Amino acid sequence: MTISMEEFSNRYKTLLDRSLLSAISKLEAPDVLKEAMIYSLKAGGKRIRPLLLFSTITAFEKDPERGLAAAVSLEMIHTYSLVHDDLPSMDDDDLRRGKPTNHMVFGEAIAILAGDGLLTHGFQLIADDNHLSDQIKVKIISLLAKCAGPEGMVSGQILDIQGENKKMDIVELEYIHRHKTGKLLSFSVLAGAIIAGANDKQLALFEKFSQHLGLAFQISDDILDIEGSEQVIGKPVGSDTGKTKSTYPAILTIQGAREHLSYHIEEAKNTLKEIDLHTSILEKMTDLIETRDH
Ligand code: GRG
Repeated sequence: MTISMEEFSNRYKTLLDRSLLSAISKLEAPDVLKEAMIYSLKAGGKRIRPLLLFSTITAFEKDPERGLAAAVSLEMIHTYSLVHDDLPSMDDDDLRRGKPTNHMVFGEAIAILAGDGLLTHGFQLIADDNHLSDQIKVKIISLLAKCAGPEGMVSGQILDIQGENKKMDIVELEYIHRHKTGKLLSFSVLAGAIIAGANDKQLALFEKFSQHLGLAFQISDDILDIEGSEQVIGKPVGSDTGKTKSTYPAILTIQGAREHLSYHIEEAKNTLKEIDLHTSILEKMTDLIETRDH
């Protein structure tokens, strides 16, 4: 029996949301910290990373629930990155997903600590999971630290901040996005593959797939930013800082960015064909990244 993409995503989003809330409510920690963590976890994220993780396990015809702890951890770490990204010392944003950002509601100190809590607890959840072998847990924890830490997302964030108001070429921009957005998206796919027992050849192909998907995701984000705000030069940083960031449309034009997006979507789908597993849900997710409107 095949399951539709909609059914799949509803089923696993519900499971994930329940598990996220239960993980936080079990913590022995001050109420305000738990409230701040829950506020951003419940603020309406698309859950694309956990869904990629679950879909990759499905490609091996294994039970996606084996990846639940890793998926919860991943969403916590993604959420921490957004809470910190919005801080006055970073992008200084008042709103995210149409709601006041964490520091606007709880103040800067609590927002920093809520982010720290989400990051740290994310790792503990995988370590404490008793559905996975110790060997797999160590592999995933190490990969997650590499993808989220100084060799991954943190590097991308630093270069992104240093690049504000500077003219960049496509190579520099791509390097930033391969790290800032791409590494955690790659982790989503690779963690699913590792949990499902992928061999080295399959892992290499899933990595290639995820890299194309990550760039496609970022390009579509840049295109949506322009279509939503009519601004064409770069991406404005913060509510009223006067700073801008380089974007794909700013460097390639909107038409060039769309072509670049289609190229990465095609390459991602060709790689899925090469993987030759049950990848229909991953294929649909790839198509959704090209056509998404939020
Ligand atoms: C603070 C170390 C540190 C890193 C922050 C990912 C990131 C790094 C900042 C986010 C900046 C941003 C808006 C990037 C564009 C693409 C992107 C990652 C968007 C947010 O991810 P979605 O669309 O978010 O999956 P939702 O809201 O659906 O959870």
